[in-house]
Amino acid sequence: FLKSPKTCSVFGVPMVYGQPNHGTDYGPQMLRKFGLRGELEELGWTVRDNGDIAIDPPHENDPKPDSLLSGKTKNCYNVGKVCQAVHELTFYAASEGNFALTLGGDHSIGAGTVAGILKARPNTGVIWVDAHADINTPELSTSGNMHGMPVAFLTRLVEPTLFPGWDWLESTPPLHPAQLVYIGLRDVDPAERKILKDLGITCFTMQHVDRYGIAGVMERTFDQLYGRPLHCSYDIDAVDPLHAPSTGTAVRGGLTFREAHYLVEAVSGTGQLGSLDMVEVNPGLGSESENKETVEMALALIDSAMGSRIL
Ligand code: EXY
Ligand code: MN
Ligand code: MN
Ligand code: MN
Repeated sequence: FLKSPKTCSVFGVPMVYGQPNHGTDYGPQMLRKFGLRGELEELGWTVRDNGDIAIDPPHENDPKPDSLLSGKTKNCYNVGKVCQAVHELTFYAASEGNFALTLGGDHSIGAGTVAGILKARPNTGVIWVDAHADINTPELSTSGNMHGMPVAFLTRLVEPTLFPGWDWLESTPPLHPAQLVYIGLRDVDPAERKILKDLGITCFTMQHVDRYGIAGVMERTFDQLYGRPLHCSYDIDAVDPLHAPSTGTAVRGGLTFREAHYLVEAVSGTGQLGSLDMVEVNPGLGSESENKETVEMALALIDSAMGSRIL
C-alpha cells in the first residue's frame, strides 16, 4: 500500500489544548532541529515536510458542548477542529500511498491522525503505545483533558454529533476493538478499566511486558493484527521517565530504552507500517539536559520505526 520510491509525508501538529501544560507545541520544531529530515533521507525516504499546521486558540465564542453530557470537555471545539484538519492531512497522504508521520503536540491529535488513516485504509490495525489508555469518555473523565479521550472518539463510545467541532468524525470509519492493541499501559483510570474489559480490547500492560518480554508481546500483537496495514501511535510517556522525562504525564515503571526501540523495530520489520504518530514530547518541562534526552529518544524511536537498524 506504500508507493515506490518510498515517500514520507511529515505533519507538525503543535497542539497544547488537549492538556494543561505549555510546551508540547515545541515538539515538532525540536524534532526537526535535532535532524529529522536528514535521518529519514539517510534511511532512503523521500521526505515531504508539510511544516506545522496552524492552530487557532480556543475562543470564548466557540460553541460549547451540551452541559449535561459533556460540559467538562476542555477545549472540545478547538480540539475537534484541529483533529478535523489533521484527519484531512493523514487521509490525503495515505491515499497517495505515502507514509504519514505526524509530530505532536499532545495526544488528543490521535483522534485526527487515526481517523484519516482509517478513511484511506479502513482495515488498519492500530498499535497504541502509551502509559495511558486515552479511552475516557467526556462523561467519565475526571480531568476533562482531551488527550485522555481520543480512543473513545475513535471507537465511538462518543457520539460525534453531540460534540461541537466533531461532526466530521461521522464521515470516517469507526475503529473496531479488534483493530486495536495497547502496549505499555500502567496508569489506567477505573472507568477506563471497565471500558477496556467490556469492549474486549487487547492490552499489553507493563505487567505483560514483564511476563512475555517485549518480543513475546510483539509476536502476540502481530498475531492479532496479521495482514493489516499498521498505524503506530507512540506516546513518549510509554517510555520510562529515566529516558524520556520531558512529558506531561510521566509514570515510572515504563519501557526500557531497548524495549522502547525493539517495539518499533519489530513493527517496522513487518513491512506493514504505513503511519506513525510521535506525541507528548514536551520540551517546556524539565531541565535542558532532560529536554535533550527526551527529544533524542523520540527521534531515535522514529528512526527505528522508519527502518534504522543496529547492523
Ligand atoms: N487518564 C488521565 C486523564 O484522562 O486525564 C490521564 C490521561 C493522560 C493522557 C496522556 C497522553 O497519554
Ligand atoms: Mn497518550
Ligand atoms: Mn500517555
Ligand atoms: Mn538515560
